[in-house]
Amino acid sequence: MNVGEGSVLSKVCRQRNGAGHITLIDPAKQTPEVAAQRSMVAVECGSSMIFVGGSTDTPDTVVHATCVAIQEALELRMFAASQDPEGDETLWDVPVVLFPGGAHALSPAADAITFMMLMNSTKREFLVGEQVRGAPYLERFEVEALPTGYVVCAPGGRVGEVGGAELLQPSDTELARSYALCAKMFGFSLLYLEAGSGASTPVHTDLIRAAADVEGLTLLVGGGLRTPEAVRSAVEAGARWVVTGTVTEDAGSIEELRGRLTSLISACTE
Ligand code: 1GP
Repeated sequence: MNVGEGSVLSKVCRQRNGAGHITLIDPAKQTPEVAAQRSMVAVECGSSMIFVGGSTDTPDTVVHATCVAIQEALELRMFAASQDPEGDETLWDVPVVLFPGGAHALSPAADAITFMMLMNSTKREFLVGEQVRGAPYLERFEVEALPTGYVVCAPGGRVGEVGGAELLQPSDTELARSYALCAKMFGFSLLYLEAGSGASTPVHTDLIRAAADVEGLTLLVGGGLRTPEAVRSAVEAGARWVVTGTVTEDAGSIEELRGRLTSLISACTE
């Protein structure tokens, strides 16, 4: 929604009980209409942010169409709630945030962007190159940048391969803490530990715990989180936001999606 300057970051960093849930929508894997429909179900189930992105080669026209469709659906729901004496408009005040694979996947229809450094990449383009290309567009679009350290952990999946990441292994706890310290010293607000979309195992809880030991960062964890148990473990280890994508995209029906998300999202606050 059209939230004011700086307000998405304050929402992301706000203290809460347990963790918040973010639904990742990959525009390469669904039409804008389906993306909007799935996003509305996710918000009804308690998801409080929508990430748009994921794949590395999606053109910005597709990303933009998806952001517009989701924003329009949220506005309609918000209007309907405002007309209903028992409706809750605030439920639909959900930021749509770009989660880009590069400088091509941007849209002025988003409220904010995870402005990321892939900290354990061996490639300059993912450390600072894409960011330098994208920054002038973001300035023009007036999309709020959320300064984010992004660290890919084993198994890493496609983002680990494309991003040339030196994957963090479960025993690399000192290194995880060092990345967190480094992110804090760079002035990042967010640290995102990623196992890769569709990962066979999520980020190891020892790595989450080690990164969470550094105060002053808001910790996001995603990749391979498919069960309430896995979500609960990530939250107990220190995740403040849990990101899921595949569970939404491979649900066979809206009802199945609703069931899956309800149980995952309740595990965020148990
Ligand atoms: C990808 O971590 C996210 O960046 C989501 O992963 O698709 O496995 O839920 P999944």
